[in-house]
Amino acid sequence: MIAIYPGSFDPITLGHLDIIRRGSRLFEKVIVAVLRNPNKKPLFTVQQRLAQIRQATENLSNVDVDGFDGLTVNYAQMQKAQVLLRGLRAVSDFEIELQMAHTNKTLSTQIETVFLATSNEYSFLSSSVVKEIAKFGGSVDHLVPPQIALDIYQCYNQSSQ
Ligand code: COD
Repeated sequence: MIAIYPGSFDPITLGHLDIIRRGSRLFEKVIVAVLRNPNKKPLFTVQQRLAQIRQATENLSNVDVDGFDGLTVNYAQMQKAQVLLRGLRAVSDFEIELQMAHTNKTLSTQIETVFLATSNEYSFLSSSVVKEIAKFGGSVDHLVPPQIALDIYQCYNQSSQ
């Protein structure tokens, strides 16, 4: 069975990577799919995020990384995937995720959303938290892979000069 793990991943965190690692043990293939969203102003371009995620998942042989436009279910159908993989941290996630899963079900009855509960140590972690800490000069070394931490520091150093 093929699963799509769709998201913004701006940037990918150890919490996302935990879901990818665990998903890769459950499914034949996991495609990490980065949404090209023209309405958002991201920290990293889609090309940068794809490169970061490829590097961070290079040890997982059944994980692919790709960008997509438009509806996630259309992309999933194009990839012949049966599952949308999502992570759940808290009740606040659950409300949004449930609405998304129901919406996607109305768009395609063939595709199921599967949720993995966050690992305890990452339950507080989000891309926004990482950006907030780095923006104010804090360390994110314990929250993202080493190369991505360097990319983040470089972004904020440049923007403060
Ligand atoms: N532990 C576990 N899971 C986590 C953690 C963590 N620490 N951090 C994040 N996650 C999970 C999130 O809950 C989510 O499931 C996933 O990882 C990705 O998170 P993000 O924040 O990078 O990505 P999102 O949630 O912004 O992605 C939203 C989509 C791009 C999937 C959505 O907007 C979408 O499908 N857009 C395409 C248009 C569409 O199809 N719309 C109809 C559906 S509403």
